[in-house]
Amino acid sequence: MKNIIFSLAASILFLAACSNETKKNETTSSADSITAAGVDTTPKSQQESPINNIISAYLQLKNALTKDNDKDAASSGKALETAFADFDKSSLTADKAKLYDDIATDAKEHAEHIGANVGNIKHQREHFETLSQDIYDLVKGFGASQKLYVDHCPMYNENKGANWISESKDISNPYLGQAMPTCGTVKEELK
Ligand SMILES: [Cu+2]
Repeated sequence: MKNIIFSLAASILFLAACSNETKKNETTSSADSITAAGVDTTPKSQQESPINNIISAYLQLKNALTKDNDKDAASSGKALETAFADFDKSSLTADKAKLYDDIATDAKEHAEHIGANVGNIKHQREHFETLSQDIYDLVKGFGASQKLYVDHCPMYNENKGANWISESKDISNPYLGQAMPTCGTVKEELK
């Protein structure tokens, strides 16, 4: 019985720590959006796809994870959260706007957790896995202005495997990082 109470207390503590992280993140978000806005240097004329800013923040995040860099992953996660928040839906049809909202609601939360988890790259990667599925759905729904690849790592999460989206045909694994940088295969090309 003592054990049960102890583990209950431990998980409450853990949850409390997690929500503190979130609040801390919210209070600093106005400063972060300046950085995030500065990150995108694509000229307006090249922004053919409405989701370009989202894609480029996601790819930055992916590249930080390939280098095992939790700090850069967190700042890219915050930039991604901002890109989702700043997305302009005004020119979308009702169907597309709903599709966007469905995906963005989930993806923003993953981006926020990645931003709040410096020092815990394992947890950042857990959120990155589901986030990658959201990005896939977005690219399917809205298209991208560059060629993208869906890559698959068979070993992640005790061989359950996981996918990610990449701008390069060469494999650079964001789940296993520098431990196994070239593990994985290209599954699909997105245009
Ligand atoms: Cu989390």
